[in-house]
Amino acid sequence: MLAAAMPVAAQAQVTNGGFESGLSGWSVLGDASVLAGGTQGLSQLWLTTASVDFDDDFPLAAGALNRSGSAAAEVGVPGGVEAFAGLALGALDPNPAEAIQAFEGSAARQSFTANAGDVLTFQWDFGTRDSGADFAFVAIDGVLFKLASSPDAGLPGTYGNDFRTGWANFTHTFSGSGVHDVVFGVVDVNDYSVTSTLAVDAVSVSAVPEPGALALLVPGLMVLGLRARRRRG
Ligand SMILES: [Ca+2]
Ligand SMILES: [Ca+2]
Repeated sequence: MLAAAMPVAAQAQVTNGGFESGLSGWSVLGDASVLAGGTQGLSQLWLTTASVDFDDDFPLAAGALNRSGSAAAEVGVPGGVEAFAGLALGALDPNPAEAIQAFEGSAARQSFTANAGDVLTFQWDFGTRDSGADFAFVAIDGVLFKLASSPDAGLPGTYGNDFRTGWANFTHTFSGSGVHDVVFGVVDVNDYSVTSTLAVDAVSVSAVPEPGALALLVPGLMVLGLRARRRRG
């Protein structure tokens, strides 16, 4: 019964959280790719609001900032970005009462098992050419967290952006055990034009020992302590 006596760390697996294996382990919608850079290893996730066939960034050519060849997906329609992100239709509209709506965007999703108390962390960097209200988000188990919007980006941009926020850290503690869904996304607001981007890297979950494992661990440590004392004596 050795296995039962050992403290067992909670299983909390995120696959390819550093995007060093391309998009392996991730489901994507719209323009999702992996580009050089990031905060961990050599590459990062790169989501954009760029179409392929339209002049989103005129006078740049149509699709100039699209990195994957797949156009950004519609927001606010059945089967669009909100459905992909596990959000209610309209959830990505910043202010529907004043007709301030999200138009199109891209997202990447992964589901994994984690326990209550486990901590999700990742790094993100929002970039934009837009001075409007485009924004980046993470949706965790159907709950929307806005990361940044265009006015937050004040550093010189990369990969065709005018501005970026710079890398920031996000943490979230899971309140329940089981399968969790994490979805990163970026959307155009007010129109389809002027591309914004979300870079993500270093997605991981830090497991905490389950209470049951701690209960097993404490008597084990007491036994070890007794043995050490006897040896010393
Ligand atoms: Ca990486
Ligand atoms: Ca667009």
